[in-house]
Amino acid sequence: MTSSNPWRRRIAAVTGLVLAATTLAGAPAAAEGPEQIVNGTFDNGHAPWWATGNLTLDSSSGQLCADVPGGTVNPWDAIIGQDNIPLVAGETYEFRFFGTATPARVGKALIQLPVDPYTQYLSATPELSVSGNDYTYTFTSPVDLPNAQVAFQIGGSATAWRICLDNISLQGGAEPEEYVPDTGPRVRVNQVGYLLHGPKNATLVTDATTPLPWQLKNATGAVVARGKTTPRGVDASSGQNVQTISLSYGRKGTGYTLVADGETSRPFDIGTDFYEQLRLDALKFYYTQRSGVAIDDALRPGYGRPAGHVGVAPNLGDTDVPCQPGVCDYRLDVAGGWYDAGDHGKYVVNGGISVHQLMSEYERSAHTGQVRTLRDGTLALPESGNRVPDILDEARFEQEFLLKMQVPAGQPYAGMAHHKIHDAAWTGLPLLPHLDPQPRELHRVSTAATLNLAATAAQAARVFKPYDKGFAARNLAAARTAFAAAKTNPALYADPADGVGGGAYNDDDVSDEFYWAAAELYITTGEREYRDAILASPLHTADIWRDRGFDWGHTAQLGRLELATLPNKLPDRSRVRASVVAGADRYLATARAHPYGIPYAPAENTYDWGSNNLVLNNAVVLAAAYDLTGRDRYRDGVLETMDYVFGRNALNQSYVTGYGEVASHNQHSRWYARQLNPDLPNPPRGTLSGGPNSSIQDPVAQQKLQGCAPQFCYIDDIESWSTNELTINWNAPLAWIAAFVADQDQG
Ligand code: 9MR
Repeated sequence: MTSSNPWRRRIAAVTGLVLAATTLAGAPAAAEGPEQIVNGTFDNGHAPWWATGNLTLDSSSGQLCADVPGGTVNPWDAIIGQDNIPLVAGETYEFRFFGTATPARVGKALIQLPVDPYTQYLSATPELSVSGNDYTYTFTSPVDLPNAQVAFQIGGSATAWRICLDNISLQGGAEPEEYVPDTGPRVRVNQVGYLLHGPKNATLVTDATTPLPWQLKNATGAVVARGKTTPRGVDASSGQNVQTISLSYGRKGTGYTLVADGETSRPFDIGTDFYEQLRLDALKFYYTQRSGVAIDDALRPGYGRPAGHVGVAPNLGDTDVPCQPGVCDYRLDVAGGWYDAGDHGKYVVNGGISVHQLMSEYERSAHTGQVRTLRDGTLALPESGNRVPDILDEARFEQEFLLKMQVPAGQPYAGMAHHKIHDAAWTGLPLLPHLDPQPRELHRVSTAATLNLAATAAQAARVFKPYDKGFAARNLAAARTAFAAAKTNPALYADPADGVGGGAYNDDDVSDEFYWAAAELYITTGEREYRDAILASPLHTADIWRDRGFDWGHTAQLGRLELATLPNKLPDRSRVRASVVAGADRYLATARAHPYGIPYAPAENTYDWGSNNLVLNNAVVLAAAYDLTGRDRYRDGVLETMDYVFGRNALNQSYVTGYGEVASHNQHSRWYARQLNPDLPNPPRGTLSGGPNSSIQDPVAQQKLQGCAPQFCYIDDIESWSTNELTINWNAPLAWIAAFVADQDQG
């Protein structure tokens, strides 16, 4: 926040004079030059600043504040820091910040080597006061270092206190180096592998505009196939001139490479079984997202942790949560469910589509005779062995939470669902769930959340019926009540400004949620009320196949897909089925025109937040068309989509942790935060990154990716929350598609 307080400025001037005398001996006068600190003003959050686990960073006031606990011994027992600050040997830097302490304290401000022996290039001991001062120091760097650390060491106090920092700046040195991603060899392939009888396409980045020879080599380096590339011109999504390669080769093996234009691709396999593992990994992801239960290290080695948000200090817990002031005067037990993403929030609209896609994966498997692949015991869950398919055990864990979010009978808005529950203020990284000290609050009810509950509860009612009649009945009752409550309150929209401490997930068009909920209720009950709601909805016949795909805020597609693929007695069912095939034809045309083979080419050439999930959801439409028609071209479109996800893309990397030679592994998360703390794990194998996002809303992306072509608007950095987060709703289509592809066996 920029200070407009003249009093504060005056103090600053005086303090500056005093401190000039304390700067390092022999340092030249204050340096001019480029700014090396990312986001020192805290006008919009505090990424990429991090803190030790005993601090919760709070930038909601426009300054960076933290309550420092008492009872620590060393200065380094509590730290606020920023990494990756480039220093140039011989350059002089000016380091400034504004700071307060309540009560007053002496802190330590360091610019240092980030690893042992933590050599300090600047060490200052600012005397922080309650009213606050500006501090200025200069120093000359003795080293060239790409990754120095700014660290405020504030531990060592017997009693608790509060620190606030603002306008942190390190000026001088060289212009920060332009970020250029390491994209490796220019031949882009699916780094995991191609199915034996599926399509095998690759993309070559080249200046050449005429066909070039290519060679396929096996693991021993012998050429086993050859051909000519197809020039494709300049690809808008990457800005690259590209050519495509289509292999027709049918021998299983590992360690193949593709050679063209003097470049050798990363290695890949040709085979049958690599999606079987992804089918499981993409679903296993959900167990370690669970809130309210301890994660058993025996089930997920390296990922065990205490239960989060169960009311054990410093957590205030989700077992007895009040509403935001003025919203309600009751409290609810909303413990359980999955954490949404890298934050500790739980949101009904996003939980809704996620649990729906898991149940839909189950229903598809049941209808195609593949349900054994998701049977009891497949996902190493605490519930394994209970004779319920593990995928349903996992779905139930979330569905139980969604039911808890419904307003109880007798209260205002009874039957509606609260939109979300999350921290009162944003927290910093890393922060394990059980260490989150923020108060938790229920936010207002919304029509969208209520209809998500109606849809998923109606689906749960039919899916769980063979396994637990009581749970099925409870869901059906909740679904009916929710749908009726939404009809009574059809336009209670979440506030777009309600984004402090958690995402807003706002949506001011809920006609699509009405359509989806009516579809689920009709498929489950066959009742006239719901059929009439479907037939009366303009969305029932509208062209809903947007180029941008569907997601938590666009759910008409879920309703249409369900009505097309699940048994029901809708009078115009054949038209509904044909409309899904027509949508798939459109996505197929997009994929065929795309030199990276994806069914995603949004208008204006801008990629949305979480583009990978939109790409995959368009592939879900292709997969549904395959199930409806049996035509290979739709299945091939799905397989080509997975080529992109696994490395046939402009960045030459897989977006799924643990899959492919180079893969995302630093997704934004408060507990899989190995990039910030080596004692913590990376995200588990099978975690999808959100992927390229043209709007680059976070400071790391803004610093490094300005002007990016869509496919380049991505960085595998834990603080790039707008390009590299993990979420429950993005892993859901990954899991769905992984199961679909695994069912194709050899392609
Ligand atoms: O996935 C959400 C995306 O569609 C929205 O554009 C964005 C801004 O509202 O929010 C995304 O969701 C984030 C949520 O708000 C908080 N948890 C993490 C989610 C993924 O980044």
